[in-house]
Amino acid sequence: MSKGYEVWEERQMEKGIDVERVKEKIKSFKVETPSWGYGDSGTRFKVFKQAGVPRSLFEKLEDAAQVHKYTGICPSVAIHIPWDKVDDYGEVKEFTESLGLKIGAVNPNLFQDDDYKFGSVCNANPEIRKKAVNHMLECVEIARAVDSKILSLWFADGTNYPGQGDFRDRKHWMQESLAELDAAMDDDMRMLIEYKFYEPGFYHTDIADWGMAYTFATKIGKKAQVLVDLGHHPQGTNVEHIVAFLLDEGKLGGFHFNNRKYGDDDLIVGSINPYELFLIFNELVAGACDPWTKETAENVAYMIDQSHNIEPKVPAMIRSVLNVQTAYAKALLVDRELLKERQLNGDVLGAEAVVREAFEIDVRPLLGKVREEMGLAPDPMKAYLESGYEQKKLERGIGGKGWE
Ligand code: PSV
Ligand code: MN
Ligand code: MN
Repeated sequence: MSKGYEVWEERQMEKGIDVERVKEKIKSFKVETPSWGYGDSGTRFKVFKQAGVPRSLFEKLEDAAQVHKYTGICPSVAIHIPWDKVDDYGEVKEFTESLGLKIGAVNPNLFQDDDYKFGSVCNANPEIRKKAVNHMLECVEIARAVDSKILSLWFADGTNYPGQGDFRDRKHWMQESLAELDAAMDDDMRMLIEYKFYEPGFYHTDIADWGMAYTFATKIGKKAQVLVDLGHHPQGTNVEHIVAFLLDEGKLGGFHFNNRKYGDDDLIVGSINPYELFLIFNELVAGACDPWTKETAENVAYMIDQSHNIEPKVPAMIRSVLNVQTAYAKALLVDRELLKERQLNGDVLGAEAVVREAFEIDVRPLLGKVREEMGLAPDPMKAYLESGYEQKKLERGIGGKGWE
């Protein structure tokens, strides 16, 4: 490994890449995993129960700790309430810290209560809107108790048929609810507003795209930003362009990484379209190099949001994390000066080559070396699979905690 790395390093240095700086960046890069990615999930056709799935939030955290142990870059875990509801969040905080982790984003769940059949914060019934707002306020309290600074908001609100709801009334209700939440949040907390163009509403969704999320976030002010979930766009959308645009406006707050072939498929990150993932990181790295966008870029919350329906969950999470890290490492190898020069000279093919060639670099020797320097095994997946945890986990039996 180390001989392979030396050759690799020499080649990059010849090109003028500051390899030490790249290694430092990779070491400080973190990605959050979701508690729900460790539990049972499925499609609308079937939830396949897996043996060994966590029976409680505490066991989900134990699984998340394994992902962190072998990758070294996943020190925080997002929670979803009420999926992860407990009586004592102080205990959760303590337990999380004892595992060397932290609770990350708190996600209110505004889509699985019967009352939300016709919407939550956009429901025509003011009592249901109030209930939804109260649930978000409860999540602010939970965030305080676990020392989290992020509320991650996704609303399933939408309609199935023309005429079912009044778009503008619903827009006002959304705005009012977000304003109530904003007033209850501490100054150092952020709300990340996620958009999705359809599902479960098949005619309209109240926050359908980044422009609507951006509009709400702008009206709310400094505590609100936009969250980009890679599975929430129509086919063909240029997601990296959206990323660059939001970054430049100081409104890019976070990501839900996953991959898709068709709809909101929630597959392993980078499994279908690794080039798109790389191009997104190319914009993020470029943004971090620019003094205008540096601060926003450095505070972007990188989170995974996927569901593992047929694959073993911990290895699937490790695979996603490694794919994210690989895309980031490749983006750090783009020769930005040369790219700028070629862009300014109208060198279309030359500019495209700078970007593509970074994607084509094999970064495995680099990542192996970084892991060695971090005291980790060079191949985290292999190390995890050999650790015996997958077998030990089976003692939990079948019928763990899932979606409901
Ligand atoms: C909705 O599709 C979503 O992306 C939201 O982020 C939810 O919180 C999450 O999925 C639930 O899996
Ligand atoms: Mn999401
Ligand atoms: Mn989704």
